[in-house]
Amino acid sequence: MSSRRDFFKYAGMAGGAVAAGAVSRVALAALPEPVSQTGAATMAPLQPATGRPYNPVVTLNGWTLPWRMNQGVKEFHLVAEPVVREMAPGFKAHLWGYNGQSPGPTIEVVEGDRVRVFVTNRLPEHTAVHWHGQRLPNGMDGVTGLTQPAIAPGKTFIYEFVAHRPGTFMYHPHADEMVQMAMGMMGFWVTHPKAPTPLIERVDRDFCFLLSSYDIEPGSYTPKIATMTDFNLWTFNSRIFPGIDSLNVRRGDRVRIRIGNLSMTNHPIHLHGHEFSVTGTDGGPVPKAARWPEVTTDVAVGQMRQIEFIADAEGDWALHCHKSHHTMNAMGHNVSTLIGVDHSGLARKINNLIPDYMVMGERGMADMTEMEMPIPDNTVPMMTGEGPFGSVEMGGMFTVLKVRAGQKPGDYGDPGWFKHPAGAVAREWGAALAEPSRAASAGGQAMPRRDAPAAPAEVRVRKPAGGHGAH
Ligand SMILES: [Cu+2]
Repeated sequence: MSSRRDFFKYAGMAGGAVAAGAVSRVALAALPEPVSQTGAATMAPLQPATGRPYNPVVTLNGWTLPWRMNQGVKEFHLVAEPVVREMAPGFKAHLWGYNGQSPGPTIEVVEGDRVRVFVTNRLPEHTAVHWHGQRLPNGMDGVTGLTQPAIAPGKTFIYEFVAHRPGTFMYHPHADEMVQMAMGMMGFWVTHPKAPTPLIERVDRDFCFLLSSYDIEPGSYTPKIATMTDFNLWTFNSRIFPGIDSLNVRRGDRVRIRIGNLSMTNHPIHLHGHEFSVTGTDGGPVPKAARWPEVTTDVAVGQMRQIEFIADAEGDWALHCHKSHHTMNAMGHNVSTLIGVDHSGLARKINNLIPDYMVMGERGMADMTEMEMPIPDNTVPMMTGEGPFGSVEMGGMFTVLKVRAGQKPGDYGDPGWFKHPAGAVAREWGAALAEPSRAASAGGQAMPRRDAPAAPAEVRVRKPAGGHGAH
């Protein structure tokens, strides 16, 4: 950091409070000192100490950027730079981001605020920042070559505009976009309403995260930036399950979750146990007559979706992308399907040639969560996460909404696993099974077969013998 002057004090990121009262006139002529973050913990909401009041958001495994008020203008300082992002415990990625992390910090402002963002480029190549979804003067739109010259390495640019429209937005580079977004350059932007409006309800909890994807080979650190579709890491805010924090709420809370997609494909985001409405998009609040109940909403590339629900059902409810490949971590895509194939003799033969060779998936891939398989350094297992009943067998875009009667207002701490009422957990059937009755007809009454049925083609399937663990 080039400027170490003491004009921009902040009282520790954990509290997130900004002591902006002590800013001198001389200091105001200078840049606000950049605030940086090294960890991937979810920071408590940053309560606004200056400027218009608002109800802050919680950025999943992220944080909100402090600001200073300078003669009525809200000033932020973003630093584009290489960062190390812990994607899950035991796995660090070398990315590009803002202010020490990828994604960058969330920027929160209030409708009508005049906002000035200083952007310092500490990348090895030029960049620019596009304020996705905002109404602003064309020259502030951040498209290199089209609306501004690129920000060269070492240079600082100023963006300034009024946040006209309340809503959910993003920021990302519009310079060497494929590389810079594949490297993790993106951030969230929330413009809060300045006055109550019927279309933007007050909520008790307001979470946000971005969807992004990376292709990092097991054992390496840097994403392959040319990958277009076959990514191996699918992330909420550049974190993968089990590294994604749970969303902890109080029973009865009105909960809002804002999701933006800066990956290369769409993500149907699915919530268990509740119905929600999409209350807003990048274009603004959805009129009430246009809302309908959902349990899954597709967030297409470059879109934002803002969902809301009353968290009235206690429990540990999965919240995840419904593309099952997106709830897997690295190594998931080049595995042969061997379900039902008896290859027990084959493994021994191959082992004679390749001692480390491992046969997998004779009964499905769940075995892999239990396998003591050696994996390269700096890699997380493909499907993992210990729950109260065993492995969750998930990875990637998966986390848990924890709804508890006893969660205090404003408490975002993890309440631990849900304690189920007696008799309310799926359990094994203990008695004998009746023989199944099988339908005798071949084609159904509407379209009966004209000819005699052919001899059925037989598929030989190895059925599991005995209990789990027999191999
Ligand atoms: Cu997905």
